[in-house]
Amino acid sequence: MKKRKIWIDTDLSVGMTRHKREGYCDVDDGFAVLQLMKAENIEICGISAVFGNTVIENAYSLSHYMSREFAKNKIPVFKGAGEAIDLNNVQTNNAVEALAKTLKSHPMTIMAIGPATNIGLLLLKYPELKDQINEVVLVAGRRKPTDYFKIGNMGNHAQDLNFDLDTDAFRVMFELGVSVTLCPFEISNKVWVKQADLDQLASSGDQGNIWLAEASQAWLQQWLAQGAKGFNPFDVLASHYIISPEDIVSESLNARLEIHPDDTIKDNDQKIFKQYLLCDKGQGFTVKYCYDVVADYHDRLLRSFLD
Ligand SMILES: [Ca+2]
Repeated sequence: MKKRKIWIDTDLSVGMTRHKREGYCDVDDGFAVLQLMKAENIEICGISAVFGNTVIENAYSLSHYMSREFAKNKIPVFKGAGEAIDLNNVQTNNAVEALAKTLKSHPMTIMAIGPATNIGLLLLKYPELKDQINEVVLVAGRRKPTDYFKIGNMGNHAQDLNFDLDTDAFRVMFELGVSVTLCPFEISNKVWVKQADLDQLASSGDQGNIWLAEASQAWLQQWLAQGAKGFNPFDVLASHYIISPEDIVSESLNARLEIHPDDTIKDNDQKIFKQYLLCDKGQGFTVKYCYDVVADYHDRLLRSFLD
């Protein structure tokens, strides 16, 4: 079987406590990275870390940890951006240079499951490499500014975090005509990981599954405390799309950036605005928009970890 070459850009934060407020960080990057490591039709050419769910140092050390423990240290790991692109001062980093070098030798698909900063920097510095990128698969976007995601029954509207943290990075990809696939909350909130699923992973005898199940416990408890029935593993929709696109339902839409009142602020009197990544049939940059999963998706997801 010819393996597809994939580059992973991630803000891994599995098991970390939040750096700005109380609580635990998202575990979904861990699911996405492990799923690709287990996939037989994929060759992971490199992992680059980016800030996002956590600080860059944590994402970088977790990327090393996963490569060492679950991929025999065979996947090279690189430290990327610690903050959003500054258009007045575009800086390269180890991850951008490694990604550029690898793209020069062969085309790749990029799974960018944090802010798209490293990809944006790459395209600003090496725009000629855009043709070596088969596709960038990202977790962001929505159809309307009034669409929103919230956890359980108590939470505020959530950020469209990867997009919100670096909106310029998305613009660069669109304006250069890079092939973009989006796996937004519209698809991931149709998928639930519950205690029984973590129990199954924990008892599978596989070291990666055991680690992931254990490291996801506090995150699951955090969602249950907010009235949810489990947690949505956002980023795993991107990795699943890469290994088994037939399990994912998508359509072609046009994406654009628009400014609207910030819906993540409660009782916003409309003086605070933010950018939205909107996808519909109107004007914009053509993207593949993933919005649903096949009927037996949950089984297929578990099998990708257990088989
Ligand atoms: Ca992520």
